[in-house]
Amino acid sequence: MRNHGSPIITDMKVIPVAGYDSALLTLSGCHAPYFTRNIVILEDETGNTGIGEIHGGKDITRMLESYRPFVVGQEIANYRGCITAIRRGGLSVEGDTGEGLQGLNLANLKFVVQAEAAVECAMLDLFGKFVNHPIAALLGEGGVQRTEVPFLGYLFYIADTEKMDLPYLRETQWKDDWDRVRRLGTLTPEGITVQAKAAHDRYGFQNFKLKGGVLRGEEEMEAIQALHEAFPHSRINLDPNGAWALEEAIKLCKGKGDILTYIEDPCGPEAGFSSREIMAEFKDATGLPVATNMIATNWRQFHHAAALRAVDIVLADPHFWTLNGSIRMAYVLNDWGLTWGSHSNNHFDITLAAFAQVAAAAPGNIAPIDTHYIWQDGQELCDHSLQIRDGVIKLPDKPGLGVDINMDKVMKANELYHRLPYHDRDDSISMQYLIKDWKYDAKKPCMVR
Ligand code: GKR
Ligand code: MG
Repeated sequence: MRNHGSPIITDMKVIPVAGYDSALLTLSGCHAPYFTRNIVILEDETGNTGIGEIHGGKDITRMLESYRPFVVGQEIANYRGCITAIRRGGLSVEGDTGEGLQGLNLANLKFVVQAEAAVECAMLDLFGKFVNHPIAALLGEGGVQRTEVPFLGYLFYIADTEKMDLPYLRETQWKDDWDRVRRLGTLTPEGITVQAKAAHDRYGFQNFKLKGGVLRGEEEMEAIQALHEAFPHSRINLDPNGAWALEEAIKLCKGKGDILTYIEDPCGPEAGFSSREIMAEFKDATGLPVATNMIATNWRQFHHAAALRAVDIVLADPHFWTLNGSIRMAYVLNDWGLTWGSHSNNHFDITLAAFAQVAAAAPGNIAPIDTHYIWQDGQELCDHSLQIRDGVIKLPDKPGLGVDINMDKVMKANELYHRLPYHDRDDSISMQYLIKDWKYDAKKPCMVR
């Protein structure tokens, strides 16, 4: 007999997992053949399971492990109290200089990621099951704001893996053209357009984002032109992750509002000015709407970005902000006439469901959501994974997160993780197969050396 209001959490598992990736190119280098994540699985006394997923890496695993005493034994209705206890008593990794992601230094990701978001998600999954509502209904001031969440087609330049003696997937059977092109070396505007068409045919995307910071800015703008010609009615965004100098960015983008709906992090810090100041100057000079996941990754940074009017669209990734924090941002942005969206990194279907739930609770006219999932599609960890069709995910008619963990698949992904020689992301390793002794430079597209 329970003498309390909601079920007690009886178990918390932290399971590091790995999956396969394509040789995707970014300013940081080239994605490795594998990516890693951490999965949190909670069980309550009724036997229900709640799940959450967050970035990979040993430090994040250790942080999550340290949260167990603040979670096990707690009521699921006390999810906010658990998050507060974790923030006060949980492990945080040392060495944070506060630089954040304004230079896209991947070593700083672990400081920007709020690992407790995985616990929050798993607790909300359990709580949603208890009260029989989807997570979206439990978030923010107004709960569910939409039942169809728009996602964008996230396009990447891809390295030719034939040149690399690395275990990238090289499938020979394809369900459709997307399965073929997502492993294919792609460095041209034509190749990017083929990729967009294949993604459109499989998922119905209406909108696209091209990850830049790979080739010279002019070449990337040619790809944007080609995408616009192929999809004249789409919203198209380019994200060079701050690689361009202010003057160059203005030259590349001024007057391009007809082909580029908005631009994401065109510039970074420069000449003693922070990226917030530089992006404000970029916006003044071009009039183009600007999105970011680099210059506003916490409330203090956002305060300065907003005061300088440096940004129009904040991509408030729930893994950087927590689910409740991201929705708090969505309400602020909507009230201030700005736009909410979400950034992503490689992820499994648990994150896809979490992003869909959060975006369903975000008020106003949101930007189509980023997802890397199309690069991982086929590697599900859950049964009844959410599907992107016609460019949207329909909010599932189920309580909690809306997907069911499949432990066989999780344990296979965990075995893969333990077979890997490394567990932390380092995009320079694969990159050095393409350019000898390649080193990251925040101001140079990765193929320009
Ligand atoms: O996954 O390679 C990638 C992305 O470039 C990622 O690292 C960025 O954080 O997707 C991200 C972005 O939008 O800047
Ligand atoms: Mg970005």
